[in-house]
Amino acid sequence: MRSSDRTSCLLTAVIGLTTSFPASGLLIDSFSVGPIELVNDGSGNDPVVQTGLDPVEVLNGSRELRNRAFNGAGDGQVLTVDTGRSALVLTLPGPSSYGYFYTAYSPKEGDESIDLLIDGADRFRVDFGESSGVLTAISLFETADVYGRDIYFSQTGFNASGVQELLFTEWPDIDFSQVARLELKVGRSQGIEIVEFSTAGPALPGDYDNSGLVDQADLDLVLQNWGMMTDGRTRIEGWVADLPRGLVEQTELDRVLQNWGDALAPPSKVNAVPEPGMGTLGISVALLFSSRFTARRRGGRPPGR
Ligand SMILES: [Ca+2]
Repeated sequence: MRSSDRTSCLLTAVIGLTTSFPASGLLIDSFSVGPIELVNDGSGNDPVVQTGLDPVEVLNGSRELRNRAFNGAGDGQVLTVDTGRSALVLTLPGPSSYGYFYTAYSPKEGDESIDLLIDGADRFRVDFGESSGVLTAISLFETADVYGRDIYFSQTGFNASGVQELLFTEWPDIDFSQVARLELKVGRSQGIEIVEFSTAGPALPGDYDNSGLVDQADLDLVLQNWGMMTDGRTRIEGWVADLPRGLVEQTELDRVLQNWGDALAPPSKVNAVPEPGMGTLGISVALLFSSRFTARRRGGRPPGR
């Protein structure tokens, strides 16, 4: 093979690599740093701001928390960032009370806004673990002193569990490159656990369980739900992302088989990772390329996930 052919082959490979590793978004909070426990004494707690946290785990190293309750009740309601479990947890004293809280994120000191389009993100992603029975919204502020616009995961009867997503297109008037404040709000909750809050890029075609990898689990979902009708929003058991419209049939099977082994890169931690030099980048691409081929051959998960 001539050297120019080799170069062109490599370029094609690199382009192919780029398109099959879609953007993976930005980690907003892993709830793994800044342990805190806010006990509501019934008067409605003031917001508490934590600063100087590890910016790898919390957007811009700072979060604000407020533990509230309906009608001034809430005595004994506890909001905890449990770093041992890497979770934000609300517990209530009894079945008759309903808890409300938010956690908020602000621009870096000296900046006026947050760029949420970083790393090609087009949606929010919240991992609710095994929680259920809450009203959960994300609120975006165009300026810090004007009340935010809430979008709910669902208006009523939302049973939040597992990974749930809200597309940025739900807020058609917001400029996602300039957000002044961002809140994750929970209302009418009788106890909840939130494991991770991030942005994310478009789902991988065929990654129906939203695991970040197209593999046997996705094939199983297609086969187990073969012939079922969906309206594009209905949640068939276990299907989280990219649920197709219509019948589950050959088209869905093809998307799994044609994209078999494709994987998302892990969530970006852009605050802490310096831009690699060209030399480092070349080596990384070569390593990724070889590990991708290994993973494809074995039908397994590429290293680093
Ligand atoms: Ca999958």
